[in-house]
Amino acid sequence: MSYINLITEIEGNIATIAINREKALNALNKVTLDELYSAFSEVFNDDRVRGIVLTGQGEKAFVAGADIKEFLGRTKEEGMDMARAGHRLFDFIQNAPKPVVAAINGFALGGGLELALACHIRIASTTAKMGLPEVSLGIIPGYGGTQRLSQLVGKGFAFEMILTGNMVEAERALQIGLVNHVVSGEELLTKAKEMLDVVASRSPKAISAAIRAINAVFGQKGFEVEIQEFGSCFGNSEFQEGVSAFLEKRKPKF
Ligand code: DAK
Repeated sequence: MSYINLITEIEGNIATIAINREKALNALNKVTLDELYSAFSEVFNDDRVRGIVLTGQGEKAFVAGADIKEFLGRTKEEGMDMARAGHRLFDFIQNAPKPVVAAINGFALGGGLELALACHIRIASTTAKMGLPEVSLGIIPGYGGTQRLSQLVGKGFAFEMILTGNMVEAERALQIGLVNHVVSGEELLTKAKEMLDVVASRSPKAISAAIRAINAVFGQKGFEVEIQEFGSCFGNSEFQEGVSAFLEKRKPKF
């Protein structure tokens, strides 16, 4: 299948999915989210594929977040609907029958970092910057970030990253366990594929079983709380101010 906003490729038994909206720093608009769901379905059902690399096209961004330009005018109900649709994709990746490695080649912000968090393993390039800046826009991470970041780095670092909205550089991300490895930009895809080559040599049924078992460590209730809280941020005046400030390229006044 061919896509508007994705480039996909299968080499040996590894598939690569690259988000291809370079001018918008690969921001996730609705079309891209839908296409990602289709592309992941395709590779999960393809018997040739034993592992997937997810990355962003270009050198600047993995994904700079959800597409802020699609935000304005949304109501609480629409916010909750969007949240459920996003959760469907992110849960699909997390619960995949095959390993998914995020190759973080630049900015991974907001929904972009949440996408990387839904993957099983993260490898970053030395220039990557990661953060959940949603509170600057008057919202909270709404694609599972409050849950998955806390699970990965612990509550202390999750509180710091989410409440300040500040970005962390690749080396810091490595120290706190946000990413598994940091390599140069040139080595990034090779490193991701080498890791998946090792996994691909193991029993596919055992790999799927391991993914299911590891995911079972974490409960589901927090995701529902996140959806409710995200919905309640949508449509209020602080959210309008946060989004308008971004679009007008100024600092928000809360
Ligand atoms: N959305 C749309 N366009 C974006 C974008 C984004 N997230 N990020 C960047 N762009 C666009 C810029 O508007 C600019 O477009 P033009 O002005 O050229 O038309 C182009 O990409 C290049 O960006 P900059 O000119 O800003 O590039 P700089 O190098 O100066 O800065 C930057 C790079 C990454 C620091 C900056 O672009 C930036 O701060 N971007 C926004 C980052 C951000 O706040 N991301 C988080 C968004 S909030 C939901 C669940 C979750 C979410 C949403 C809904 N539901 C449950 C419903 C997720 C929310 C988020 O992700």
